[in-house]
Amino acid sequence: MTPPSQLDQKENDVTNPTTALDVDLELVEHLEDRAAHIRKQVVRGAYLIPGTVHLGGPLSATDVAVALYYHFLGFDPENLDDPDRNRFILSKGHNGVLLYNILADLGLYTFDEVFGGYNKPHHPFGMHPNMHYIRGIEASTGSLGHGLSLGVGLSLANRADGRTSRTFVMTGDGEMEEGSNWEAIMYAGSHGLSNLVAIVDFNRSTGSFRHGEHMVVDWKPAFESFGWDVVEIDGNDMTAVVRAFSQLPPVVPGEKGKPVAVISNTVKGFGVDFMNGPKWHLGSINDENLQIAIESIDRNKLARRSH
Ligand SMILES: Cc1ncc(C[n+]2csc(CCOP(=O)(O)OP(=O)(O)O)c2C)c(N)n1
Ligand SMILES: [Mg+2]
Repeated sequence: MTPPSQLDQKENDVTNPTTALDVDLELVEHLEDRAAHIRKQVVRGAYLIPGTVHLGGPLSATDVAVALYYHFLGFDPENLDDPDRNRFILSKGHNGVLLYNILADLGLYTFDEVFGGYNKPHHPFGMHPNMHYIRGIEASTGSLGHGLSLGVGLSLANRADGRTSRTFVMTGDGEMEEGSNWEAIMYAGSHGLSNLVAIVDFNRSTGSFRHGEHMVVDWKPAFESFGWDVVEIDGNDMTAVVRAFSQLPPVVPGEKGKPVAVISNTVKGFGVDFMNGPKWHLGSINDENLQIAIESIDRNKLARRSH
């Protein structure tokens, strides 16, 4: 598989992901396997937890998060304080179980540690990730609308220090209703933060609209008007995800450029057919639907792969 550093050097147009770049199929299949595993762990965790847990959002965002953690971040559990590391901020912090399962799979702690006392008082793994309690979490999130501003600060600092690392921030589409995001977007474009990548998990499901209705915003011209480059992808298609991140232009030390927005079109609850749509924003898993969910995840992985 091609290491991320080499991929980063390719000179491609990030805004036009259909051009040229051949993706590494071995890498794509490896990431698809990890994504299916993580989706299953999210569902298994929900089975163990008494009460409800966020499911739809973690499942829509799994492919992008997996591509980053298992490849593009160059994430190293042995070197979490490396000042040159790339960082990921899950701004839609209510999807913390997605991060917990990825970090557990990468060896930072065990599945049982996460779900043994999940969301109970004094347990480190709460509904929202806390950077002070959990190794590997870059920012405490959960109150929507703060991740992009944190990402702006990190990106500014990295540029001032001459580093070439990137900050990736994932928001929800509902989260984009928070005005603070648009202040951060305006600032990042105006200050040429080429080391900042925003990913909008556009699963067309928010807290404040009925199913099928969502904010009237055309993401591409909206971000472009603030000086960003924009790429729109099917965020549940690992080939498209890999192609988009592979085409990010290199970060040149100290130089300004355009920040990049990845509009990730996804399906809420992706992978588990009966969870598709807004109904499973929060849910619980019982004996009956656990097995149906696991089989659905396997079936969907194979269906996507045969495309
Ligand atoms: C500042 C703030 N307001 C409200 C909430 C409550 N809340 C939690 S999730 C959610 C909906 C988020 O929708 P979206 O960002 O699209 O997330 P996803 O669909 O990916 O789960 C809301 C309003 C919150 N966490 N923070
Ligand atoms: Mg949403």
